[in-house]
Amino acid sequence: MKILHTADLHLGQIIYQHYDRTDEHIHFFRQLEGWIVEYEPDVLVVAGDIFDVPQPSASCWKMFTETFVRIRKIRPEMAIVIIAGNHDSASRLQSHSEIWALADTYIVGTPPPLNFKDVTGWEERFIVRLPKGYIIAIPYMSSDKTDAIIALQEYVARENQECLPVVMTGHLAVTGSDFTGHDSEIGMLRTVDIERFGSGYDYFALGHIHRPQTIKHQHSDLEEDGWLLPPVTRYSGSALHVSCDETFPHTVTLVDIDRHRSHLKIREFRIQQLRHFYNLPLNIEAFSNEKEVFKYMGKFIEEAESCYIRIKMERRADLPSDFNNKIYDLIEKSGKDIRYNPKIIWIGPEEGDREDEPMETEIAVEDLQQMTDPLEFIRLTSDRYTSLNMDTLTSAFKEIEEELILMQEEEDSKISRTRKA
Ligand SMILES: [Mn+2]
Repeated sequence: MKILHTADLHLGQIIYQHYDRTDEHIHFFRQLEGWIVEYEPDVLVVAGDIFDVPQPSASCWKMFTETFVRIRKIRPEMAIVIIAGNHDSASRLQSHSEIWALADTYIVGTPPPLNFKDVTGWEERFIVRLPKGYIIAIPYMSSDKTDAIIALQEYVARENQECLPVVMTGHLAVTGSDFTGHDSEIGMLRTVDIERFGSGYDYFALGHIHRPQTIKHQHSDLEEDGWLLPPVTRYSGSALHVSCDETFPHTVTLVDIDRHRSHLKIREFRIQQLRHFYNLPLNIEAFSNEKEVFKYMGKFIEEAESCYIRIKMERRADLPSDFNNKIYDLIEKSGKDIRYNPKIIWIGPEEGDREDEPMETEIAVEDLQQMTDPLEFIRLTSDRYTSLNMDTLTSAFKEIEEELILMQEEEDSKISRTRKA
């Protein structure tokens, strides 16, 4: 069975407060469709975070529908499995699942019930049977339900007399993953040890961490002539760079599994980005003053194609308060498609960084403007509140957030009911 594995599409993302990324997503899907035509996978797995926000716009939904209908048409023999990530609204995605199932596209939004042991037949919602193998599809879960996942594997094992490949897909953070690019969220990411997911699967197609990587298992992963021994767990990586810290290459993974508990082979396809990301200056480590920036920028903009840019400054440099506006003006005047991230990278030792002096965290205005997570602010200033327990606080916030999303969804359904009435 051949599985094409991608994740973290984040359709509808608006980056750096300004910029729509639709054309970048179209560029990604064109490449994905090319790999589908060339390598003829049996199933396409999308491991969560389909949308960037729980309530995507109508045009965003339109893009989702048009894209996956087109993919169906170019390879009707291929099934599609899609799970909800933490950015998606589980119930919204789930509400579309029945109609999509008619097109051999299986969307799993809502997670297994807490009391799954008392619910007969609950497994059926999370198992996709394909002619060549099984997919166990587990959407993002805010609490630990590894026992439900093990139960699903056992369910499949009882049925799988033919020893067909067993693939799992999930949206979560595995302990020991490389979180580069998620640095600001690290306190937020609850990680689970990979050994807790059992070993009844051959390949675990993961989403959530944006850097492509294969996770080390304790007892397996032994390589023989490019073939791996299952179980193998892997993040395909996100479709686009979702934050400016994701300077690594992004990929899509093709997995070829012979049969259950046999060998498997992995290939990575590098995604070409429509807009490259540059941290400027390219020739030296950082700019030392404003004049230098504008001299460099004038030339860079003149020669540049469509791209994203961010500026590196020496920490001791003094910048005027309207610095970012001047950069925006410069770009606008050029008429070029250059997208500016106003969060400056400060290089060099922190001033007053001496041990005998307690350091006050300073937060730049542009950092504050970009902050969407109250916890990030608390974390940055936590040295001022020594009695705070970040773990307790994080889980409390998480609970509130989930409660708010639920309330919002209930509110929305009320509104739509009223409209109908
Ligand atoms: Mn995610």
